[in-house]
Amino acid sequence: MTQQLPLKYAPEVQTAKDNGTAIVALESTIITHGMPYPQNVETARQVEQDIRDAGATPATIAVMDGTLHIGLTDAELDTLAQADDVAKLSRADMAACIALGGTGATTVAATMIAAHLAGISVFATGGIGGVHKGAETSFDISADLQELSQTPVTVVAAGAKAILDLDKTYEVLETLGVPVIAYGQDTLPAFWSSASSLAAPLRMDRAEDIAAAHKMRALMGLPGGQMVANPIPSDAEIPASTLAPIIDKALKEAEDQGIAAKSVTPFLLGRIFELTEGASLTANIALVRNNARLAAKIAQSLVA
Ligand code: PSU
Repeated sequence: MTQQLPLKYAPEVQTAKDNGTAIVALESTIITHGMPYPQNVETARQVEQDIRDAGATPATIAVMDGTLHIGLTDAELDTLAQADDVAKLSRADMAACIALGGTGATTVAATMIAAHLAGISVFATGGIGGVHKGAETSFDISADLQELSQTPVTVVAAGAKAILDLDKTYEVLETLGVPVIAYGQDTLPAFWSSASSLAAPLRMDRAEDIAAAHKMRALMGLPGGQMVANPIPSDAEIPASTLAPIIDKALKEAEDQGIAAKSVTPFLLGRIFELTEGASLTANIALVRNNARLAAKIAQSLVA
């Protein structure tokens, strides 16, 4: 008997697929490891609604009890948001989790893989993973970067997270041949802040142009996706100068406590939340919603 991939579409995603209408994938690690409860589930629901309001269908992706879900019900979202033993899945461990009947949240890399399997070309998140500070000794580089170079999904993020070494992150993306497109400005955004000192390799001002570039890569047979760096709205940003000492403090604590590998990003996000008294979370929510709205426009252009 041939084995089938246990993949389940939520009803609204199945309908959108049948009708050929726009779908935007969403990840679940931001829910389980990126934000505290209950703001995590409230944000997940709000972001899904933002996508619907913008005329597309949201598909939040996660592995639950060995099934790859493309779209979650409200009850499933809630279960995931409250669970504290959920794996953080990337390319390396996603298949094992499904095969063994496990439950796991998908990172950017794993969500791209799942979206592609489901025929979804656009995905919105907060910030991609990248080259961690001190990577020259730790070798800690997120699998998200490699994934962008091999899986044809356009990822809308507010840049790489500012806890990372941004210069090295964008150097690696360039080496891997990943198009990095700043939306509507000449510099790359820095997650909680709208601008950085880094010039954007590409700039586009219209969702249609981002969709056209996505289609052109497919026509040329180029593997990999696109990274769209969408600046956080200016009324929601935290100045980089305010955050810099806080990020440094959190990084020092991570080092002192021997936090490593998959735990680094969740630890840093958690500490920055505490040290900014919640301001980092408010900004994070605003930027994800902004990314979801742009992703919905790109997805609509792709099916037009
Ligand atoms: N965006 C957010 N918060 C997050 C993430 C993205 O606003 O927590 C998650 C994504 O799932 C991304 C992961 O893939 O952080 C990066 O983890 P790492 O640095 O361990 O690769």
